[in-house]
Amino acid sequence: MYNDKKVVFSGVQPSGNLTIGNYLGAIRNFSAFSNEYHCYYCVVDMHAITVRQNPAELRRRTYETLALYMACGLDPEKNTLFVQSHVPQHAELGWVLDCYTMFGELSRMTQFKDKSAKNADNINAGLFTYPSLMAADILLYQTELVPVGIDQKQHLELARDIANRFNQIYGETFVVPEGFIPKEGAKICSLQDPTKKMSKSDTNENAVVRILDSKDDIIRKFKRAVTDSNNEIIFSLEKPGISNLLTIYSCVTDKTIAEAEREFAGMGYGDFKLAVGEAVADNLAPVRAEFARLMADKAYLEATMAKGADEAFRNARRTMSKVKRKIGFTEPKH
Ligand code: ATP
Ligand code: LTN
Repeated sequence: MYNDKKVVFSGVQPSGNLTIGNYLGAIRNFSAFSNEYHCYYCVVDMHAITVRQNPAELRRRTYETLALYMACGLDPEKNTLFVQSHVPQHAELGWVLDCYTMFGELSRMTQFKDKSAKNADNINAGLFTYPSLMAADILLYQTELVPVGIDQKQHLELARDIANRFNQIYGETFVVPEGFIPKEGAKICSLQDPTKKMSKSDTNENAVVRILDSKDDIIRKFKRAVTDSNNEIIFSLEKPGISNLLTIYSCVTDKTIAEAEREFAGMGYGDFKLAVGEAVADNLAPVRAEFARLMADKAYLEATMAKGADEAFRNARRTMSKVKRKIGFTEPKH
């Protein structure tokens, strides 16, 4: 909106070591937009504190998530890579949008219900209003497209509802964003319970494959993956374990599910799981190497963060002053 390119925005929380779910469902798809769109990829640290974080770990993971963005192919010269708390308009618009988001809407969010169940001793107000902060992240940049995994679909629909509601009251203010959910990889499941999403905060390490796991760890985890009864390697609703492994294999090799099924026809589960593990480890090896190189250069990471914050700030400020004008806030004349 503010230059001739349309905008893409997405965010990842620095709330744990990133998984192949984060990679295949989200980050891996980000670089495809870099030429055509102005892309903002944000490390959403303000979202991460809705669950209690250790300060030193949060700080380290914020750097790591930024380095992983770059290791996954995002060039800071072609994308705005930044940290959410460096741009105060996120909190500012978040508050405003809280006042245009209904209690009933927030109560229906499944992520809130899941996370409240997991953190029964810390059901804080931020966890509840998380989706209106997420709407602020997106609407602040006049975003057209939001690449995310399927678990974020409900939040995205709420962001659209909030944008439409605001536009109806005050006239065109926000672009109404669309989600971009990949055909393959939008929901990578736990290796130990393939009916559940793989989550970076899972406490069972065998259930999650991290982008930065060593080759040996990756293969060991795949070897232990839960499979299904009978030994046919086919994609089917009755076989969530095998289907999840086929999906992962198909994503990392760029083969179709049908091609993968043909390749593994007649093979035993043990050899199949080993082959998937090896394909994943090989696919991630360059990311791991580049990550290590970037983490060794803290000055470069800091310069990237500062540049991203400046770029984001300039555009965020324009939307924010428009919003303030529309709702009737005054501005001090210095
Ligand atoms: P947490 O476990 O702390 O809730 P998370 O693993 O869900 O975190 P987020 O930072 O909330 O990770 O998500 C970052 C992006 O990764 C989002 O676009 C989300 O949709 C996507 N994503 C997360 N998990 C998966 C998964 N298992 N499969 C596909 N996409 C995923
Ligand atoms: N809610 C997302 C992370 C997130 C996000 C965003 C994603 C925060 N703000 C804006 C896309 C756009 C999550 O929990 N995965």
